[in-house]
Amino acid sequence: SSSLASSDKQFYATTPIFYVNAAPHIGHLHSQLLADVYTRYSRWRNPDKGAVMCTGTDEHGLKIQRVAEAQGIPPKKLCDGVSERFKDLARAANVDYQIFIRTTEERHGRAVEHVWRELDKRGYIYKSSYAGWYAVSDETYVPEDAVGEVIDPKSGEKYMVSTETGTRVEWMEEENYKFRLSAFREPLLEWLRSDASPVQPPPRADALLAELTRPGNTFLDDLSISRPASRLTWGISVPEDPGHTIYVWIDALVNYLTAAGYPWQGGEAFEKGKLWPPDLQVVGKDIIRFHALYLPAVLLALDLPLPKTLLTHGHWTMDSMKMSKSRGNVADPFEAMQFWGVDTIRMYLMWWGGNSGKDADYSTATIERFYKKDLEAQVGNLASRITTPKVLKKLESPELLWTMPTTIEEDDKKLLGLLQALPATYERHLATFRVDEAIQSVFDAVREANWHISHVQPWLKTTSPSAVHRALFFESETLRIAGILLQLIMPEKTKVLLDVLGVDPARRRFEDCEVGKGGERTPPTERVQVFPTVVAPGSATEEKG
Ligand code: ME8
Repeated sequence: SSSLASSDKQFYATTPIFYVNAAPHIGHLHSQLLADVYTRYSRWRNPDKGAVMCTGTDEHGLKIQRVAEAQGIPPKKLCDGVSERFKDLARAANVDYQIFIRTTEERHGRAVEHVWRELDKRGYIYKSSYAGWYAVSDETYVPEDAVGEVIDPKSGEKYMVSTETGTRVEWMEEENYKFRLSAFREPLLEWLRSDASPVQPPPRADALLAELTRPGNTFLDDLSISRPASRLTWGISVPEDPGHTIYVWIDALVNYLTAAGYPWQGGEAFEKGKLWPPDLQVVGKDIIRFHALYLPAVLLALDLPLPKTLLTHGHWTMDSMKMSKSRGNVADPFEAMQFWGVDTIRMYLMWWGGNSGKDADYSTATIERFYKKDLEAQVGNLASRITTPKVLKKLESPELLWTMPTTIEEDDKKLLGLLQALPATYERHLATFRVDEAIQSVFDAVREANWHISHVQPWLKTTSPSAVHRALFFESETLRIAGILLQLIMPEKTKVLLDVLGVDPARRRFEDCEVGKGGERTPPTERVQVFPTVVAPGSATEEKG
């Protein structure tokens, strides 16, 4: 059951807030894009409701503190610089966010302190001591049974790593505050199992539930939520106890509340219920536990409504290794967009990494193949074929371009069927969070239209006027409907395409996707190349000359 259209309040989508230890990569862009696509979708389908997308940066914690120390700069300076790069990324990728949140902002500090005091007042915080492993790179405590010893092949040094992520862990022994996470075990399990299926896609919810119910699992044990200030200075102090700093994940998870105006003291725009709860939270599969357990537990403790959908996505890999800032095997999204164009990269990420549940391997060769075979040879080719003036002139009159033929031939039936079903198919895939399948359904129609035009051959002298009509009508309807539906994914390219086709900007709504109902338009006057030939650097094509 999808929650996408279910409430009256404004649609609210979030991305993780990203660590500022290094520049953004393709993986971060992927999360921003998913949130962008769904926010555009909500706005497009429910124009009166309003839709807000939030992204931002996670700036506190030991990891950032250490990177700043290593670079010999104050942490705030590191944060200011890298945070701007995440804004640049959204801007460059045409990600239409409304709120950008930084955890070093004063409003966020106030929200975090408020959450702490409320949890404390309600008896969910107690003082305790912790002795165990901590992974700085993941900013997380690691249970005893999830660490293992490795030996550095070069230096022979022995050290402990998290067996889940492979990152190094350190032994910590200290006094700190704990959150009574264990008190929420039953309500959390109930929520995860509920019909609303908050964790998407469902296999990831099943995996989490299986893990939680495994004997000896510690995910729902009480959680350390502070560090001694002697070790962690770069963070928000525990209210009334400056000897302790709030654990960075508690700090970070509150960002979604801060952005929605919590504790709702900022006037009407920040009333409780205006934005909260999020309709969609996009996260990578690496941080499911924090969003599916810790955040909901804190919300339950505060008596606040829980997010509707947690959309988890797989990882982009390079040569099958997770792209990661700490590891340094990353692809630069700015370079990729510069070379291939913003919409090509938007499409590539949403289609190839489109949440099938699998990881996807990123490479220039796969982008090139995708560009040539799908964008250039399918959409581009169809657009150029039906905008060729010589062919258009063969139409007996221009309005035939948007007028359904009175006789449908055997050869038209498959394409007509695909087009009639397409809007609903597309939406059904979006509702189940399969952006890849949604895009695929559009391309199935485009591919069929290319077959249709090759078969009818309107450019031949011998082709009858009615066959010319059928070809130009069906092919331009395909492009019109494909263009309207793909606006969410390729806002710029589809604008070019729909403009060339003469589609009225007021008639680019979902309701306009019906075959033959596109209305009058000015026929194209010159042949258009929406996806010109691009030669990738170092590609086989280039080498051949
Ligand atoms: O975890 N493929 O920040 P982070 C796809 N600050 N997506 C990827 C990816 C990859 N290879 N690598 C990263 C943090 N991502 C915390 C989050 S939220 C309250 C705090 C995306 O900078 C993906 O969404 O390590 C992943 O969950 C997120 O970036 C982690 O970014």
